[in-house]
Amino acid sequence: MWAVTSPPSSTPVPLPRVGVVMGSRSDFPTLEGALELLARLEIAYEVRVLSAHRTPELLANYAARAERLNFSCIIAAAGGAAHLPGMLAAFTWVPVLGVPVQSRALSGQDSLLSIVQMPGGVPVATFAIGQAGAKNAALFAAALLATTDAGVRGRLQAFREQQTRAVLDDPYFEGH
Ligand code: RP5
Repeated sequence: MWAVTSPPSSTPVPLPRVGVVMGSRSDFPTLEGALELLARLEIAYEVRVLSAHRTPELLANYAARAERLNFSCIIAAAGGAAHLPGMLAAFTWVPVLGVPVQSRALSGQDSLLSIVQMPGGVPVATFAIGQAGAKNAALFAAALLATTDAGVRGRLQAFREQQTRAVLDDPYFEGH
């Protein structure tokens, strides 16, 4: 298990507000864009590799940690038999945002169905397969925080405006 806390800084490190977990180190490329967005929006997060199958006890401990640290949500990415988000949701009331990783065998359809088909009563918010889903999970985490944090709200709005401007400024945009 390894961990990174962001944003990197020489000043005291803020407590993480969002947990980001993945089933394997091999899932990291899927999550990079999400981590960049969290850093850009100045949302402190921590990253862990945590597996529902390979480290089940650590998973339960992590769910307790998320509650102790009062995380606003946990972004949980996994591929194949992707039980990580659902098992986390079973252990904690902290909202779990599930990201299906594109698996080698079935292109992530297996991951998607494993994560999205939760039994009624144990919700996992499920995002698209792969990097787009990971980015949207980060933006969704920001939106959750923005309901009570004006700073995050302002930065999220600025991000959205910049995204729109990038389209409008594209010389191939039909409005030109
Ligand atoms: C899942 O199995 C992980 O989330 C990963 O997507 C998949 C494959 O893991 P590795 O065999 O690459 O460690 O638990």
